Amino acid sequence: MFNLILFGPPGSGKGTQSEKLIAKYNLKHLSTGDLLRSEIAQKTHLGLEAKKYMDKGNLVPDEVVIGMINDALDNNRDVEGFLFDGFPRTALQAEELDELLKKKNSCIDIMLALNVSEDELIKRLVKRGETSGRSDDNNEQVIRARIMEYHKKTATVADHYQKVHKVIFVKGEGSIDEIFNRLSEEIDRLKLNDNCL
Ligand code: B4P
Repeated sequence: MFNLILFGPPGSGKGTQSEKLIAKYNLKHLSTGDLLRSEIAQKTHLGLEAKKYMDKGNLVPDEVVIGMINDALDNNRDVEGFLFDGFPRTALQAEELDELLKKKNSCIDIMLALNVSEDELIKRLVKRGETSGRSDDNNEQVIRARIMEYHKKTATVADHYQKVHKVIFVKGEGSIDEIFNRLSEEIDRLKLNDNCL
């Protein structure tokens, strides 16, 4: 199994690059943002609760997203690996993910962290807000709240994996293909080793 976390602030290109990486490396894409938006679209109880947090630019409570990831891992037993996009987003989520993977004799092989300036993040999200229909994209104040939430609660997740030397920072500015090639180079270097030993 090869498990990858694609990490970075809101708007850093995680969703965009994930689509290309899962196709190239045959990984199962697990995006907590997409899972939550699907719950909202189906108007489930979980979705309606999550929406209250997402509309303000806040993180959804840990137990909700950890439960969703647990179910997704159980429902995808025969895959070659997972690409985690937007998860883990807090230190607790990272610890829980490590435990869930350990029970399956697996681990996170690598975290690829996209570096993008704050001006560029805001520019991209405001632009997406013009067409996405996402309620958390069409208000600059909410976008700024999401970036603040990232600095307050999420940036520390990189420290968790840095302690075990599993983080590689990648420049997340430039064309989509340039960034994809940078990410692919790092994965190709790594896939040769068993990183869970
Ligand atoms: P997400 O769905 O993860 O949304 P996001 O952080 O805004 O990142 P996203 O993946 O959408 O943006 P991307 O960088 O791909 O989360 C939404 C909300 O759900 C969170 O705020 C939170 O409330 C909740 N949530 C999700 N996971 C959670 C968790 N684990 N715990 C608690 N709460 C959770 O792309 C942005 C834009 O940039 C795109 O329009 C793209 O076209 C553009 N772009 C990409 N690459 C570009 C490039 N190279 N140049 C120019 N533009 C580019």
